[in-house]
Amino acid sequence: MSTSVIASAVGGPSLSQERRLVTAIPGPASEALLARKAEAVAAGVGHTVPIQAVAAGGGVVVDVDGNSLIDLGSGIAVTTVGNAHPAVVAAVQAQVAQFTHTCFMISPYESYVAVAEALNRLAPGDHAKKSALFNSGAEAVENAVKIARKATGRQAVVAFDHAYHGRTNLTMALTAKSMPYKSGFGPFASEVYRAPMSYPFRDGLSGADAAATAILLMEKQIGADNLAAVIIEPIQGEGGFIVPADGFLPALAEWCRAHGVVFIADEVQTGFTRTGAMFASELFGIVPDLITTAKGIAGGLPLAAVTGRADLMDAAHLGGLGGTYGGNPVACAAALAAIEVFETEDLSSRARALGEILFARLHSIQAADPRVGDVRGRGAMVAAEFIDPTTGAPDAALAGAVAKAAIAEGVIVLTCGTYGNVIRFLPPLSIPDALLEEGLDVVAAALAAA
Ligand code: PLZ
Repeated sequence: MSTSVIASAVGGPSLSQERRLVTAIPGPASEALLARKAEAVAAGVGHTVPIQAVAAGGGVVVDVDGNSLIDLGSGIAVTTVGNAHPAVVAAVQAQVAQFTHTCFMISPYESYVAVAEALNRLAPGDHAKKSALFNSGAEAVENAVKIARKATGRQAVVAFDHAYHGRTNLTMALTAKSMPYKSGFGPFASEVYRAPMSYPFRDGLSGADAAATAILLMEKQIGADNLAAVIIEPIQGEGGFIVPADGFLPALAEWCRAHGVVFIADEVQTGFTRTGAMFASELFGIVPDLITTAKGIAGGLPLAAVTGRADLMDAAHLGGLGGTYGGNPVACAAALAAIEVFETEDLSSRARALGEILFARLHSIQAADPRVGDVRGRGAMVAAEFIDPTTGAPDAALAGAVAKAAIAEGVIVLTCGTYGNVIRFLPPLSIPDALLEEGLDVVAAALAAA
């Protein structure tokens, strides 16, 4: 890779790019914080890596005990440009010194408009587009559904098996998995229906056949004339990095267009060069009516957006969309800096290069170990699904054990999947190649030992 990408994104004065363990994980100072967390923070808020983070950048997270962990999770696909990209840091520092907040609905400012312009330019399709900004992915999804309902005058929304769209009430309803996201938190929003997802490793269906099944369900169980929107992650994130079979997404999008149903691509996890394209929709040749974004958009600051067809975006009445903090000026300054980095440092190419390292290594592990049932993803969004080789049943215990062992050895990996049997790799694109390779060595050793 270009060393400038690494050098420019390391963050902090000199964050050494290495895996370094000087204590067990957690070390004593981290343990002290975790004890305070247990006393002070609601038990429902979990953590994957038992450390107290004090610095992060390039491809490492450093803890209070002096351990340096290789980061293959990016804080759940957020720090695509790195945790402390100097361009983001400088933009944030300049903006906080100017003003932290006016509320865009009260006194508008330029950076919000500039982010909207950038998103309208970058989102798939050359039709007229508009955007609105929010705080989180879930909030963007909620607003996309509001816009679709207002624009169509219809109420029903379809989401898919294995979908993840957030933790608010409507987005819990859209999310498929009960534990830990929904269990005990109902009742959920009404007029949400679930359709089968194309999952080539498990359903063995072509994209066309999987789409036909989903479309039949929508026609018979809901009726197109009641359906406001279909929402789908082009590559599912929390659900297990499920890449639909070729043709599935285009067939759904075409059916939606023919029936006046708003097709929403939830690109909260896949967006902003993560999959080797600015948006994953491009990989499948689809042009969504609306896309929701968040995570990678602002280099680690909380920001989210709905972007899409201007006629749909303008359907909501004046004052119908907004929020106190949506499009906060500090987050917008960070987003403008991050977007410039995506484009000028060609991070789509960088994601594809990291993907080559990930796929080469994971395919060779899979060739020697039948417990690795599937390796899938795009760009720097890649996962391995663990199974019982004799039955093909999901092996969540193995995925959990491998992830836990890797973390204990100083490599941050995350699990995912409806069955919890998937380990996902989402390195920051600022990670040096050698560090990614070392991280994969540690995961391979953890698997061999498990
Ligand atoms: N849509 C596709 O991936 C967030 C959430 C993890 P927020 N995914 C990580 C967790 O356990 O909370 C996500 C996503 C997709 C929507 C969201 C929601 O984004 O910014 O977390 O609200």
